[in-house]
Amino acid sequence: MKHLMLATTAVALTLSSVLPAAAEFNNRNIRVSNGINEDHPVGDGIRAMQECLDEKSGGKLELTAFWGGALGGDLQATQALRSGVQEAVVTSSSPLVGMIPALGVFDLPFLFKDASEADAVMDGEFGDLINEKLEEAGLINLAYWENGFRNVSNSVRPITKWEDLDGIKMRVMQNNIFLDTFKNLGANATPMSFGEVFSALETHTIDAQENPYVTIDTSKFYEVQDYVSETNHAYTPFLFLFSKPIWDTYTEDEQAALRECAVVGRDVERSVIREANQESLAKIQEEGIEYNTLSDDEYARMLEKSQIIYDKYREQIGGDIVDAVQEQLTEIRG
Ligand code: TK8
Repeated sequence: MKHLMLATTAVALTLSSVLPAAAEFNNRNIRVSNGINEDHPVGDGIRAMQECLDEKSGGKLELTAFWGGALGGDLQATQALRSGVQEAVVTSSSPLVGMIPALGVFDLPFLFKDASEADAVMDGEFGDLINEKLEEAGLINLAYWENGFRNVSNSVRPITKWEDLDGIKMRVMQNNIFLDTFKNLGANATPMSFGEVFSALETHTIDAQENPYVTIDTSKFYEVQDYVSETNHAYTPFLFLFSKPIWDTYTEDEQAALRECAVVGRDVERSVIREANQESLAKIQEEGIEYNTLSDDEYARMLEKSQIIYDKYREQIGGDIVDAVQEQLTEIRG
């Protein structure tokens, strides 16, 4: 009997040192709020993320996505995360600059030349640095998803040079850097939350807005706009934010699965949106939008005219942050 007990204990000890502890997953309903609509590539990303979570958690971690601002605007949803009453939001960085000034770095006009530069910066050390600032504000950024390069649409005239923006009533996202960038280019800029844009365009409270083609398509802005001009003036990322107060109550396994699956979703979303970009441009033209690009000279003029924004906002964003992104870009550009 004694021998048997010893043998059993020995087997148990061996087993416990060999087998990993059972993964710890609880049933979690994760509400994810979105300003954009479900047919935006973020929808594909969320479905891919859910498949990954199903596999890792045996169906216990469940995302419930809300679309078209159904849970409130980006700012409101983000506040709900910080106070621990909502789990997650996919939001542009720009409306959050008032809470986390460092995010203003992504609003600096003409900062990135192409998506591969943006990916390298976000997915590298610089992205981590910004993630630390977010965490200090009560927000866990699971990954940088793509919103895309932003272009101007309006109902007045094609923008072929910055002077064409003169007097145009333009909606910008809620931060001073965007506001000043467009005021400096002559527009009559006004900050507004995303959810108000369609009806403000429809009623001509504003003439113009700026967003990637995929958003102009999926949020149906083409119905209330006549021109789209390829300005590529900013690449503002989507952040997949999680509430830190709620995060802190999750097990390590749950946290790890969420981080890994947000990256799986990111990769799907980025590849879908990069294909959809040209399709959306073609579609909005078919719907009657007149499209133009900027000449290289004009692009250079706009960039030059916008340098003042870099000087004016360096302090607010943080000199170390602006230097860090510029150093990384110099490195990438070789
Ligand atoms: C969606 C927004 C939007 C953004 C904007 O919630 O506000 O213009 O580009 O896509 O985050």
